[in-house]
Amino acid sequence: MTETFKNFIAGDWVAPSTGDYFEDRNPADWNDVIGRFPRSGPDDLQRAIASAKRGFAQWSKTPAPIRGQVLQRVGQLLVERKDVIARAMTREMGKVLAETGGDVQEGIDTAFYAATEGRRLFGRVVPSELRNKWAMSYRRPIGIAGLITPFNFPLAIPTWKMFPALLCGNAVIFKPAEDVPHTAHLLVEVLLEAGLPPEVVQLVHGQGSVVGRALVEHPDVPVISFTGSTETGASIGATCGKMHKRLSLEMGGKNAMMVMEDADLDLALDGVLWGAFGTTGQRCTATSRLILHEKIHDKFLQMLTARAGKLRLGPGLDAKTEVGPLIHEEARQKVAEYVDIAKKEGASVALGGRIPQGDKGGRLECGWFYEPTVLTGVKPGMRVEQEEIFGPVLAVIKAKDLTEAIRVNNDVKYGLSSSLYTRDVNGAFRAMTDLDTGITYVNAPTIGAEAHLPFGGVKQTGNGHREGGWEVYDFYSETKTIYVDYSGTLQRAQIDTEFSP
Ligand code: UN1
Repeated sequence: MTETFKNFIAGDWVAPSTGDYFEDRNPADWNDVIGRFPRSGPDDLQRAIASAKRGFAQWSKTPAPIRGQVLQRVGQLLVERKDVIARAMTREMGKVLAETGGDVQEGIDTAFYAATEGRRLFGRVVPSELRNKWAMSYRRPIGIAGLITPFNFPLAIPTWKMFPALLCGNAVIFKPAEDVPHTAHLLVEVLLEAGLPPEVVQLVHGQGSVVGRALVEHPDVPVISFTGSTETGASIGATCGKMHKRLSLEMGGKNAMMVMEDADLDLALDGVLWGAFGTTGQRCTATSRLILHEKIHDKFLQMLTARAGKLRLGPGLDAKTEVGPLIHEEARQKVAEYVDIAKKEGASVALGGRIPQGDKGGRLECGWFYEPTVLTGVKPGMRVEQEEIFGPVLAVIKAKDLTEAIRVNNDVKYGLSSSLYTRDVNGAFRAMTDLDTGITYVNAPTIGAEAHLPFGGVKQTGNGHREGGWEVYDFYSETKTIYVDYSGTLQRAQIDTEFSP
């Protein structure tokens, strides 16, 4: 019997008002149904918002160090459940167990960071220009934050948004991606067990075009955080702009690794295999372009195809697997279409470029698998060089020197992550300055951001906000400025100051 899951609204696990459900299936075996989840409607969201308002009234008045203690407990529970959640996540999302363990760990790190922030959440006290007067700022909670999250980091990305939002004293409404509702369910269970007042979190499952849209359009939700496609982000941005909402967007990437002639090629090889084919290329930070110095181009390509050809494809729960399936049929279709486009544009398929063959009745038969693919002869400006594919496809481009590599890196509409392999310290610093991305790695691949540093991109990847680290706390709180004049007289700023040069 397939288990039927519920929303968490107004302090209770409840069935959707629509009576409608969708199925959550294992991408490595589409016959494996994980459960049925609510396909909610606007009424469910309406109830969630009414309840979140009550949650906010209570939580925003709870001292921040106490809010931090709840998040401390959340982190501890995640530590205890790390393996159980990782297994459930691999079953519904597909990536290998080491990676889903890492995903949970990122949530743990985010929880413990948030817990300590409860005893900081710094404001400032600065001198006033007038005597007997204090001037200062502090952070206030904002209200209800609507969180719309993607499938590729089913736990980590929700925690990047939720934990800082909660620490700052907001209530949250969580709309997880339809592909990973079970991990979302497990996360909300942890929050409740940790002692979060129940009306402070609401979990509303369903479609982005219904629940996500209603959340973005609702006037009582002043804060929206979205991770997903640039197209959806643009339409959310238009609505939030009109409604004067605070919005954080994390969207596409077309991240490049640059390997110079003086690089440690073995190190770069390990890096590109992990950056391009880890998570089956389904990270916003995935290495989807490899820019090779012309002097090492042929040699490195040979090393790359030899190793990438040996990567073991399979279900993520299998300990021997290195690359899991794609998330669903459309994702695989999209990858296949881009490989066709690449061929038409004159690139060559040096490796992969197809659905695994000859596996009738085998372990790849019923999953959305696609072979790790290397495209060579890719020229700047080709569609596979410019557009996000979100799959195990690496486009290889030749460059004559670092200057050209930086230019090629920068000549895309996205700007999330970049990576340079070199032993030349001068070149490395030049690249750190000139690469137009929110994150740059030197001698490490484009993936692997740590939870306590700011994360985000420039150009069409983002809208200027950062997740992670200390900066995200600015996004989830409102700065209030306070002046206290204890002089007993009217002191006019700029006019009654004692000294005017
Ligand atoms: C994403 O790709 O959507 O830096 C997030 C990384 C991970 C997070 C990626 N820590 O690759």
